[in-house]
Amino acid sequence: MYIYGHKNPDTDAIVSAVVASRLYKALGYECQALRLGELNKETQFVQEYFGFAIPELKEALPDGSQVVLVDHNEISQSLDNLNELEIFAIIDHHKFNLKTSSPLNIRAEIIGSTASILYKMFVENSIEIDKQTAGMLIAAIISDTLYFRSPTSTEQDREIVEKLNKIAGIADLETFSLQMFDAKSDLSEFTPEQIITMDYKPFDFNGKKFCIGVMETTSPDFALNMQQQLIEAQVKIKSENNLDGLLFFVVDILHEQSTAITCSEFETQTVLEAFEASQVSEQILNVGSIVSRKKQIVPILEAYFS
Ligand SMILES: [Mn+2]
Repeated sequence: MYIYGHKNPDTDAIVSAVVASRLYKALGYECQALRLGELNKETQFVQEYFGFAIPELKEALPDGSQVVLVDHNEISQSLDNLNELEIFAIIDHHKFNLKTSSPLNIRAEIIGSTASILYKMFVENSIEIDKQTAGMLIAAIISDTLYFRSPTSTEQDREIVEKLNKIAGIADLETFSLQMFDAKSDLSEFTPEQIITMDYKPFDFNGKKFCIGVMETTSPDFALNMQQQLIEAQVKIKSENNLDGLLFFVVDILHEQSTAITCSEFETQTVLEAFEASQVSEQILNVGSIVSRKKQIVPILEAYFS
């Protein structure tokens, strides 16, 4: 079995693939964690901090291979031949948009991270969680919930982190979370196009082909200072991929507010109307206290375009 998180992997996608492979191995399965893209800076920090082996990059599997999907369920975020693969299980906390040709195991919950679900699966199966695994799960929960700032965060996520830290023994979780977010915010070595597509997912809004990039950062000024390059990169990506719309949000983690940098009049109007945003300048829009693509940005756009 090959275990995959989504394309443009974040910390939850990478950690959940690794930890799910530990879970399934403990349950007697032969399996391997793989990945569909490069580690972001935050995940690199987490990987070095805990010293786990990075899953191998393998962007294609032969038809008929058996896979487990963690932290995603849509083909657009997965292997290109997903419809020709045998999905053994999906463990996820996103909305579902899925049609399969055979039965499968699905574990989905309304919870802050896939890592939180994996914690429960270890407990339910009476499998011991080692110190490294506990730390990795904590990092993934902190990442997805923005250390409990995101509206996707639940009371369960807090309780799980508390229980896991009895094993992991991270002295100061607040400081650890800031180290993670600062690592993620260091984008100095990336091109504007890489910054737009680093945390980037495709969506269909009433037949309109959209992509939404999100930059969660403790230094929003970094993006605002290069707004012209970020706009040009968006225009290029939008046209190369024949998108109807491309949106890019800079999420200020510490102040819990977001700014959209829009690439054309269409996106500007969309953000102004859908989010009742206020215009800072022609292509810089303040969308207020929105931080979650999953729970805020996407549902708002779905409602708007419907
Ligand atoms: Mn996740």
